Formats: sequence, C-alpha cells, structure tokens
Amino acid sequence: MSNQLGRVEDLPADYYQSLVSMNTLPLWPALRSVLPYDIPARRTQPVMWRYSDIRPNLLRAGELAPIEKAERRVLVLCNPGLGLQNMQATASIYIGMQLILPGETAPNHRHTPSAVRFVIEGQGGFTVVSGEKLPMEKGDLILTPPGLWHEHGHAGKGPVIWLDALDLPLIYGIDASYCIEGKSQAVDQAQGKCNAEFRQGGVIPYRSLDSSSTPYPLLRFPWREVRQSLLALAGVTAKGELVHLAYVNPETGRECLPTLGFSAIMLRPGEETRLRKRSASAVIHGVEGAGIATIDHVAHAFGEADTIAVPTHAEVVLSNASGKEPACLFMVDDAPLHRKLGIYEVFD
Ligand code: 1HN
Repeated sequence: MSNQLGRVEDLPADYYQSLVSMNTLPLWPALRSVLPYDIPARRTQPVMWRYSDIRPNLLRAGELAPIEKAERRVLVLCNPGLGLQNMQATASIYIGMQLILPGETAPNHRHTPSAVRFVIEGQGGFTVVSGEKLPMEKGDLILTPPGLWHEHGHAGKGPVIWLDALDLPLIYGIDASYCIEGKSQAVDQAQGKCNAEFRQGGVIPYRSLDSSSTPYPLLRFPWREVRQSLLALAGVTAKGELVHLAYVNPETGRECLPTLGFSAIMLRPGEETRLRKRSASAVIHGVEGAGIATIDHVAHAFGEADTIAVPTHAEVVLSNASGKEPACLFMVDDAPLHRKLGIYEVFD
C-alpha cells in the first residue's frame, strides 16, 4: 500500500519546470488520484432535476429560440460535479429535455453518438429513423442508433417534450463525435413497420433466424406494452424482489445499443427496494407515480418526469410514496459499455 507517494513539492522546482516545458509530468504525485484504492474517484453527484423547474424554462426556450436557430431545442441536465459546461449527467451519459412545437421540424442528421428519446408529454410528435416514421407517445422509448439518419416533427397541437439520452460524453471524450446533415428523409415504409414485425417479445419474423438485416431491428418500444409487461411481472415477482425489465434487441436478446442500457422498474404500492450496487452509472427518470430515491444516503422525493443522476458504485434505495398505486421508473445506464470493457461488476 502506498498512500505516501512523493509530491510535486518534493521535487526540485527547476526539474519539475523542465518536465513541464517538454510536455511531460511525473506520474507518482498524481497516481493515487487517477487510480484510487478500492473505489473510483466519483465526481458525479447524485443530483435531481425537477421537471417542474425545467418545463417552464423549456417552454420559454420555445419563445426565445426559433427552431431554425436551435436545430435541437434542448435544455441539458448538467451534473455540477462534472462541470456544467461539460454537459454530463454522469461521466458517460448525456441527458437533455427537448421541446418541439406544432409544425416545427428538427432537421435530418446522423452522428457517431448513440441516442434515445423517452417521451414525457404531448401528442402528435414523431421521429423518422432510417426512413421509418415512429410516433412518439408518452413513455415510448425510441432508438436513434449511431450512424442512422433521424429527424423530428410535430403534426399535433401543443408542446411535445421528451428526454434525450446519448453516450455523447464518451464519444466526445474519445474525439469521435461528429454529425452529417442530410435532406429530409423519404418516409418509404408503413408507419411503425418495426412494431408490426417485432410486435411481441418471444416472436420474431422467421427470416430473422437466418440473417439480420440491421443491428437495430426494433426502434420503438411503446410504453403501453412495457407497462403491461411490468404489471404482469409484478404479479409473479416475490415480495422484496425488484420488478425490473430490460429493453433488448429482439433478435439477440441482448442490449439494444452499443454503450447504453435501458430498463423499466415498477415499484408496487408501498414497496421499498434496494438496487444491486454495481460499477455502472445511471440516470433514473420518473414515469408514473411518486416516490423516494435514496442515493448514497441522500433522499430525493421524485414525481413524474423528475430525473436523478446515479454515480458508479452507488447505494440506491427506491420506495413508492403510494400505498395504492404503482410507481414506474425508466432507467438509462452505461452497463453495456462496462460489459464490453470487461469492467462490469455487481457487488452484492
Ligand atoms: C441530437 O442529435 C439530438 O437528434 C438531440 O434530437 C440532442 C445532443 C447532442 C448531440 C446530438 C436529436 C443532441 C443531439
């Protein structure tokens, strides 16, 4: 164990200066900060963003920033522990809330970061991904995988607001983030084709057994069906066990995007439950009902559309505030990234 490594001040000033002048540094004074013992240095704070704070300011952005001047009209949820300007909810996860108004279009582009939308409110919004028009209904999860064309539109009335989650901090952090603009896509397939082909878990188009035409066969996960699945699972899950569903690629049964994972949790009436402590970071978002999320012993009372950052290695206890109604949560995490890197750990 070495907690007494040499400090910069222990070195002759001229020696240190000469190292700096040739763009080098000694490792030993910095080693413990980049490689601490037993638990990572966690800059991510367990903060909560209240929808009641964000919503009026997002609507104001609708007046202040015309869509042509914004491209995407978004307020970014920035973790103060990571520096607001870095636009990170956790070290790897970007979260924003996006507003589109009736008749507006957010132009077509594709980029290296992976993205998803989770719809918070409004009717008539849609996203076109790879030529497929995907309706946006409250609670729907819509994928825009890396490299796929996507654009948004709004054919209804009133504001449409959704949560964006991207692996932007990761992709930007490896100098790999860029986008390409394109002209508006021709919508050349029946609306929601993927939801007709991959209608239900456990049954997939027969041809999928021989070859996948795309690594992302299912682009939209309707909340209506996820909610029903949560209710069914709740009915057969022992008391004290978490009612937790993963969104997966229906052809592989594995995670549906390369770096980010998505899941839905139902807290039954009166239920209090602990999440398993693990290496991944996460963002929790209220979908239905209200409760308390205690992250590393700090309690956050959450309601619908409130969003909470969960640092790596955190202790998380979730409880439903109601004894009568279920509470539902949507979770984004970077567990797929950890698994790919061979660093995924569950501690209990
Ligand atoms: C993006 O492409 C969207 O397509 C939203 O709606 C937010 C934040 C950073 C980089 C790309 C979108 C984004 C983004």
